[in-house]
Amino acid sequence: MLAKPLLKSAASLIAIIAFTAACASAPAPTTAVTADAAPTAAQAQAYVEAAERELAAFSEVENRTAWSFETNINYDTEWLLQRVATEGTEMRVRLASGAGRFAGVELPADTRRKVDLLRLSLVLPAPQREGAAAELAEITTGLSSAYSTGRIDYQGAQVSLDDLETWMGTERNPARLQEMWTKWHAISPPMADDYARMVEIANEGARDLGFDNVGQMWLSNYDMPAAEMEAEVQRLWGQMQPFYEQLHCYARARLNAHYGDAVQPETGPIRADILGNMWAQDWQALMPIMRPPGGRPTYDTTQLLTRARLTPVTMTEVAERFYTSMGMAELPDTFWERSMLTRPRDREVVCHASAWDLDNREDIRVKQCIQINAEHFQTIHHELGHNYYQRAYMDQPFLYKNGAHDGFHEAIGDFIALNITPEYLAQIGLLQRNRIPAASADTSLLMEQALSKIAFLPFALTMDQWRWQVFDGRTTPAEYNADWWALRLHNQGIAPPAPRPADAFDPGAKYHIPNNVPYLRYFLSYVLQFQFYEAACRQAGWEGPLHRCTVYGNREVGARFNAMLEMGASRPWPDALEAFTGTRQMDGGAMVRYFTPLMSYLQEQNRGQQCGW
Ligand code: X8Z
Ligand code: ZN
Repeated sequence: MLAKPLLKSAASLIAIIAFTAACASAPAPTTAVTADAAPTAAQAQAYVEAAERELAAFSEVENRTAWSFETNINYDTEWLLQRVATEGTEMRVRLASGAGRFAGVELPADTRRKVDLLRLSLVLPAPQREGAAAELAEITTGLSSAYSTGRIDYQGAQVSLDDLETWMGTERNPARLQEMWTKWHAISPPMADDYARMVEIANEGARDLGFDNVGQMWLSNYDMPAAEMEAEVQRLWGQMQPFYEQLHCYARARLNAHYGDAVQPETGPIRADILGNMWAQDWQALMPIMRPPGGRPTYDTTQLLTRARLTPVTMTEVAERFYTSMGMAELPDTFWERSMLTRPRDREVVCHASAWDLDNREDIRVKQCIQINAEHFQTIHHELGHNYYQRAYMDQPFLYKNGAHDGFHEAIGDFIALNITPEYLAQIGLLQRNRIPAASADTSLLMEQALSKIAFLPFALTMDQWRWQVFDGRTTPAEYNADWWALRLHNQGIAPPAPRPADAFDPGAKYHIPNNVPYLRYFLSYVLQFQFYEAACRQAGWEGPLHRCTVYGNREVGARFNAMLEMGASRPWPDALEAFTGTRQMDGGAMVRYFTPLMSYLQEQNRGQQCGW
């Protein structure tokens, strides 16, 4: 989640945190501008420099406070976080509001960019009136704690989300799936009122900064007007939607065959709790049910990892080796000393994985409750992608220590993970060479990827479409849950296992909602990672089917990739994209080409079916 606009480091919460006054350095940069005279470019330049100093000085306090909280949730760390979050929000609001004064001033491109970045540096702004930032911080830290300390009573034990997530991947008893799903979704109703109040405060803050609402502010972070960006997202979804419909149709038929009409009817939406994932956002765990009939079995990554007796640490080392094989430096010793790679048993933590850069230089870390399975193998590659990006842009000025946009930050590690092919697994000794699946298994290999990558897109879209509606007032608190399911149905074609209770607040049962991490970044990342991958394989001269390509060990590709990462946020994102891929547009074409052989297969399988819902 790392890649918050301008919050170069930590996790979600930090998004709303800011920096404390503890930063001894620069006085408030507002002193650089007088109230009456039209500001000059020189003043803008001075303002930006002072702001960068102030932000840089305080960010370490912010990051270490958030790290302390997320790796040890208790009364005191929550208190400290609230304090720092309040001060940080106040600081950023002050800096953003001061930056607004340069709106009409002609500025050199670099100063203009930094002024604009300053205006967008908050995920949740607060109004400047006394007490608003503190109230916001109290709500957001409370929501975060509530989510991360949530437990359900299941089979006679108190169970946390990380265990539930794993079990939902393998459990096939529909009653038990429904129980796990329903109980987890009962943790969020107490969040609903606070969430509604938070929306009110943050919207007021956004309006003070000249935005219509928070959603519009989020959409303004992509080097183009918000409305254009929203249209861009629709265009990208339009490219992939036909693929999703075919996958949905196939998955529904297979689930119907497996469970029977009483659990999964042949037509209409798919039941949300039987897709192998708490939020139905990734269906890869259903591979045993989805394997093409008569198709060759491939291999089970979880089994390979377990058989090799990997531990959380050695699994992280395997991921690190991918990056170093491409010429990137080893992780620093402090990464290994200070990261949290397993769930501690003696305290509450935020288990949702994240990557951190605590001092904006070398103190990079991962926080993940690693379990030895395929999903966590993917996730540790994902998290290290954040860390390698942070390290690559370390020498940029403070405001540029960020991704080209937040989707870039999310795409780095996923791009690397696309290179985990059978050939690669054999190369590193996890898969025996004679077990490398033949070309006849390509449909299965692609199916597995599609269940992860294509199934995800309409979920990601739903997450932020819901929030855009909430922030712009189309969805009122009374409509929170109904509108959530309307979008889930419309985009994903899924439905809850049973009618939802009147007080349900189902969006709150997904990490990024109570933690206020914008989710469009993941949608964009899933498109971008295929563009990176196709470009990398082209650079490597790969001629076989795209999904069999791995650039493991390729230092030239690594150097070109790192050159894009080093740019950080210093240029508009199309420049960064062009530097590595040669194109300036986000485009679903690479993803379409990757999956084309599977699409023909799905269309054939779905022939005669009434697809859609
Ligand atoms: O939140 C994450 C990462 C941290 S940035 C683990 N992801 C999204 C999610 O879990 O919902 C990665 C995939 C989508
Ligand atoms: Zn991430």
